[in-house]
Amino acid sequence: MSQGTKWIHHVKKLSVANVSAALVEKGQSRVIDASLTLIRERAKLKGELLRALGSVKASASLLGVPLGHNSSFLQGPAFAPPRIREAIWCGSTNSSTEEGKELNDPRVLTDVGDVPVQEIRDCGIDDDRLMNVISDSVKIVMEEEPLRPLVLGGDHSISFPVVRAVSEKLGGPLDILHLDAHPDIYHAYEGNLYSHASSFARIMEGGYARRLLQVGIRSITKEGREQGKRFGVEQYEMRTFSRDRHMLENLKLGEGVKGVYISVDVDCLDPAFAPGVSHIEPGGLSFRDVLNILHNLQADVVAADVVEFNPQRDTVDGMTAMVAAKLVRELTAKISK
Ligand SMILES: [Mn+2]
Repeated sequence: MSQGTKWIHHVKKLSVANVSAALVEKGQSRVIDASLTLIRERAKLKGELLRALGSVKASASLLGVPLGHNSSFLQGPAFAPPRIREAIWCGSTNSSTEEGKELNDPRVLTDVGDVPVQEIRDCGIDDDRLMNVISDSVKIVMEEEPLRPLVLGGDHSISFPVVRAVSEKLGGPLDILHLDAHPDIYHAYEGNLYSHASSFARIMEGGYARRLLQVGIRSITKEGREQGKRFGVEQYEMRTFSRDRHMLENLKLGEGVKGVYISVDVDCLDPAFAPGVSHIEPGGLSFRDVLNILHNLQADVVAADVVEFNPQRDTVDGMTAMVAAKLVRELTAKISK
C-alpha cells in the first residue's frame, strides 16, 4: 500500500470484525450528509448574498478537492488547495487580475470550502461513493445561481466527477479546453478506472464533451493517440505548437452546447515555470502562452479546474503555488461577469 493511504485502515478492519455492514454503511452515509451540508450552507449563503447584490450574471466560487490517491506516482496534490488559497491572497501582489477584475469583490470570487476527502476516506468510503460526493458538491454550488464552480485539485482524477456534474446539471455536453502535458485518456492505469491518467476516457465515454481540445501535449503513448482518435479528441502537441499557436490563441468554443469547461493541469507549463508538479515534463508551454490562450478565448466558461499542483515538489518559497494561484485568478476573471 502506498504511503498516502497507509492510515486509512481502521474502518476496513471494523467491517471484518463484529460490526454489521449495514451499521457501517449507515454511519458512512451520515458522514457524507454532514460533508455536503457545510458546502451546501456556504454556497447558499454566498448565492443569497450575490442575488441580493443583483446584476451578477456569473461568479466564480472556489471548491477544493484535496484528493491525491488516484495518482500513479506521487500523492502531494492532496495538499494543494490550502496552499493555492494562501497564494491567491498573498500580500506580495494586489487583488486585480490582469484584465482588471477585483478578486476581493464577492461578486467576482467567493469560496465554499473543500470536499473533506481525507475525512470521507477515513470512514472507509470507497471511490465510487467518493466520486459521487464530488459530483454532488459541484451540483450544490451550481444550484446557487450565479455561482459557478472553480475547482482546486487534487490530482487530475477529479475532473471526471466534476465535468460529469456540470454536464448533468446543465443537461448536455460541453466543449472542453484541456491544458496538459498528458492526454490522461488511458482506458485504465494500473487497473484503476479512476486513475488521474484516465479521467478523460471516462469523460468521453460518458458523453459529457462534444469537443475536447488537448493543448500542451508532449508525453503521449501509442494508446494515448489511439484513444484520442477513437473519441475524436483534438490533440495539439507541443512539437507543433509554433504552427498551431495563432489558432490556439484565438479560440472560440461552446457555440451550440451548454458551455465551456477549462481544465488546467499545472504540468502543461514547462517545469522551468512550474517545478512543483508530480510529473516533470520538459518542453512545455510558457506561462504567457497559457494566459494568451485563456485571455483570448471567446467562451461562456461554466466551470473550471486547476489540478496536479504538488506542494511537496515545490520550491521552498512556494513558486508553483503562486503559479497555480495566478491560473486560478485569471480563470476567475474568465468565469465571472
Ligand atoms: Mn499532466
